[in-house]
Amino acid sequence: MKKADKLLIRALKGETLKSPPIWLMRQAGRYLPEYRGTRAAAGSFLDLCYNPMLATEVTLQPIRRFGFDAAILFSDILVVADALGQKVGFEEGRGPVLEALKDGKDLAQLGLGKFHQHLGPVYETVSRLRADLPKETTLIGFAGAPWTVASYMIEGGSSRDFSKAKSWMYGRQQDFAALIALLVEATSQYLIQQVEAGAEVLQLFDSWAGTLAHNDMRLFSLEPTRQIVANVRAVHPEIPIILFPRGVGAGYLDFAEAGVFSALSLDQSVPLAWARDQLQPRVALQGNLDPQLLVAGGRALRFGVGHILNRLGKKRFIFNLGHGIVPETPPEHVAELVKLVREGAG
Ligand code: 1CP
Repeated sequence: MKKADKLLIRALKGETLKSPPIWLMRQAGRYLPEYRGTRAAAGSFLDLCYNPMLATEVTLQPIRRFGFDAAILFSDILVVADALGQKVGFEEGRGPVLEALKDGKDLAQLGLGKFHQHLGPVYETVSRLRADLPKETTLIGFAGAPWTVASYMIEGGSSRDFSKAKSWMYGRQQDFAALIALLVEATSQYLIQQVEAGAEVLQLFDSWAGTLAHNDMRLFSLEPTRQIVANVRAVHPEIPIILFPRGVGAGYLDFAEAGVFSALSLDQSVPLAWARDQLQPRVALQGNLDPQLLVAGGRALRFGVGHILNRLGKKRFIFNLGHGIVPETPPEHVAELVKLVREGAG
């Protein structure tokens, strides 16, 4: 099948479809027993990310089970920090742990010297996937957006209040600007290589954009992601790029007005009628079912799906969650969701 005929690409182009394409953020992961099996065989989580054979396998698992319209490369946003030379690990039950950047001296140790060599296995995973995926399935490559990745690099892991990252933003402006600039360059190059290896669509995750004041959001979420889009499109003018600026509320309008993103991924707090009237005329939308509805299942799930389909409909729309699948999700509920969306539960 030609790329232009794939359902996800047709939705991004604004065609009216019988039912929207569907894929789910974190569709590969711990809620699937087969993922837990492969993950145990791989060793650590990062070993899995850097093992092209096993990373390909876990990317394909949810496609085999549910027949989603898109597969997302199995990796993590923090491989970019790792490839820039910062020590990154993942601890069971705790999430990512990084050797936090303290100042400009730590930042100066990082660089692009071994970047592509380090990420070679990820590019190989992308090309294997392009060869192995069903013909109708779109392959999505991805990266974290600079603010979200910078927050992990400065905080040393997940954070509740982002106090260290914001102390750089407000008190070490030069170092912070240098870190963001480094991430813009690294992320642009990383995404260009993914396209060259076979990615057909890209998604940028700015999971923590919603923690920023509106003006900072424009400076450190909108601006860097806009620059990345410009850099990638300078090499691949046609590549569709979806942005997930999670939690920005009315700020979604700023991203829609920027006019450069192919689609915006909405978190579950975004009002559907507002999104339909204010955003969808300007940009394709993706989202935004509450991941906990997928845990609940049953009537609540059917109602939630119908609500979204009725409002965001069949044009310029990709069905997804408002954030990633949680490990407690019963796989049968995911199968039910795919059926509901394809049958048009609206
Ligand atoms: O134990 C395990 O197996 C690790 C769990 C896990 C998985 C399955 C992590 C750790 N990352 C991933 C894969 C992953 N991460 C994908 C793969 C493709 C898919 O969606 O199927 C993607 C796209 C990501 C992206 C990612 N990683 C984001 C952005 C999206 C989001 O969820 O907001 C973020 C913030 C991360 C960081 C991260 N990776 C893992 C954890 C536990 C975290 C921290 C999350 C936090 O701080 O709350």
